[in-house]
Amino acid sequence: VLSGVYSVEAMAPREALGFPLNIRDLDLTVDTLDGGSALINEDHPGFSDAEYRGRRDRIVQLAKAYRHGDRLPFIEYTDKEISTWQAVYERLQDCHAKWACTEYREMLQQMEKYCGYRANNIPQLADISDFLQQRTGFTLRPISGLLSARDFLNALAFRVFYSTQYIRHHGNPFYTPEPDVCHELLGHVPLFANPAFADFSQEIGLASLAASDDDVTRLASVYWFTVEFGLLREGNDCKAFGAGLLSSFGEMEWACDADPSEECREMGSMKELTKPTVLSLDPVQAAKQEYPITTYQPVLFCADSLQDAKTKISHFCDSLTRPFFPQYAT
Ligand code: HBI
Ligand code: FE
Repeated sequence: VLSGVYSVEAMAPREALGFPLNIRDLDLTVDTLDGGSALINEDHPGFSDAEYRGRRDRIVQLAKAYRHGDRLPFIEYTDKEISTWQAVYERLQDCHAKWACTEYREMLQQMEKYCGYRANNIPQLADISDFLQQRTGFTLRPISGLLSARDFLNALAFRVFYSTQYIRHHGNPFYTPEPDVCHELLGHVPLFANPAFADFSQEIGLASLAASDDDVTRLASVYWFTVEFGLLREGNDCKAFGAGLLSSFGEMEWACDADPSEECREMGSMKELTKPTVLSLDPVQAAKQEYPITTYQPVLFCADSLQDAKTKISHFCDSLTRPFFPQYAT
């Protein structure tokens, strides 16, 4: 429950407030940006595969039916789905050894030990959510597709991370136009077990509650340059901690290797084959930095540590014109 401005008596239903006040209010977030089409259009690798689309619809229905407090849906993945996961998992292993930050690599080992992470097994959200809850209080909630930035960030205020449960099309294991279980579980989830990372994710979420549209855009941009594409200094190197890097071997190599391979350059569809500009993390600048969503990032931000990111993001959130400064109590 959030406290700060509203007394218990004054608690209005979410429809009146326009934002969730309680973790249970997340049940009222139902509209995804894609209107349920799951962004499957002619360009999508699964567009003309009826079996794939039927399977995905069934998983999406489970997410739509989910209510706070329910058991997270258990998905029995097919052999085909598991081999897609396996291709991604094995390909990423070498990349993580070279370019992932230490916190991620250590946590992935723990997830292998406690959460069923393996090349030939797609972990279940329920096992991961229990693990995260013990470590940092974060939990997972299934989602059918892309949400608005506001709805997506609002949930972080309650230490809830929305996770899709379907997997990309098997025709192209190394490409997905939208989040899928590989991106969520291999990119995002491990670092939510890190206390500093969990804290600044929640700070972004708390700042997004009742924020102006401009501030939501700024917060989404800070989120993009940290949680999605953030780099972390380790000695003279910048290692990956953002999920968009950790779940994509092409972009991870592009961002972190001094001399990216030919394959990496080709996959990135970058016209100019110059390396990205890496700036020291500054949320004020990250908030207004433009970014492409379909090509490799031309500009990236590197934090000195996850604690450094937390401190800077906290200052940034305090600097916004906020209607109130909520506290979160479980
Ligand atoms: N919706 N389901 C889902 N998953 C995301 O990762 C996601 C989203 N909506 C917006 C979003 N991410 C970000 O681009 C930021 O705008 C927050
Ligand atoms: Fe993501």
